[in-house]
Amino acid sequence: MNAGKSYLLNMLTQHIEQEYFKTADQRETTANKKLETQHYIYLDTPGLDANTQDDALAHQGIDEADIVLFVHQPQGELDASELAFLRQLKGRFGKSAKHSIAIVISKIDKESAAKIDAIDKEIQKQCQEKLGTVFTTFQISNTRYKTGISQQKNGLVQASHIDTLLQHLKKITPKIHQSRQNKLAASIEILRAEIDTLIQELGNEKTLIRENINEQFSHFNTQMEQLQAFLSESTSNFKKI
Ligand SMILES: Nc1nc2c(ncn2[C@@H]2O[C@H](COP(=O)(O)OP(=O)(O)OP(=O)(O)O)[C@@H](O)[C@H]2O)c(=O)[nH]1
Ligand SMILES: [Mg+2]
Repeated sequence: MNAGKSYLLNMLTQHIEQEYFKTADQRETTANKKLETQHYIYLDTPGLDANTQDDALAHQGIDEADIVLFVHQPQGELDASELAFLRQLKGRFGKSAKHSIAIVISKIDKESAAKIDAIDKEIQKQCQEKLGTVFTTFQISNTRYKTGISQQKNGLVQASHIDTLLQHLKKITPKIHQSRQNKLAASIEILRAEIDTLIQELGNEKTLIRENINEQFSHFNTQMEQLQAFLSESTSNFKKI
């Protein structure tokens, strides 16, 4: 939330003076919003952890996405909920997770380069240790890019690293076809695991019901056994007569 996602999409789509994706210094995006350009469809989502509806919309966006730019503002390293979200993302992209997900550290103009580098390293360490994957990270500044473009200050544009991110998108675009297949395979795996769990749960329930029935009928069964014993004894007595 408030990490600079909408601002970033404006910069990536060259909406420098007039924004297309609305930005604000508070929770702003509450619906998924798309922009189709020549090569890409950009999709802005609400931020995480504001409420369940926003989270659901973000997940819906991820279902549609070939590439995810996960924007983190550098108040520190990844928190527990961001890590949990990245873990889910990784599962959904399967074998292509490493190429399809990038972590964007935003607002680097607000901190010293040394602090940003330290956060970047820490994030990579967290991803390696907790998720078993190191995602590509980008340190960006939307505001530097905006000022750099509108005032033609090339140094600022370079220091924003937005062009580096655009180059990265171009580089991974040819891998999208493969990534879609891997994503599909991953979702089939997830479904299969869910079905296995359901089957297991049904089996457990069946055993429980069977045990319950046996317990409830145990008195009746004993009575029946006694009746059967009595009958066979009576029959043998009868034969003797
Ligand atoms: N200093 C600085 N501020 C930024 C940068 N990017 C965004 N902001 C500011 O951060 C605030 C949030 O930006 P948004 O782009 O609306 O953030 P968001 O992630 O889309 O927020 P939600 O839609 O609410 O989840 C705005 O006030 C932006 O002006 C940046 O690179 N540097
Ligand atoms: Mg937004």
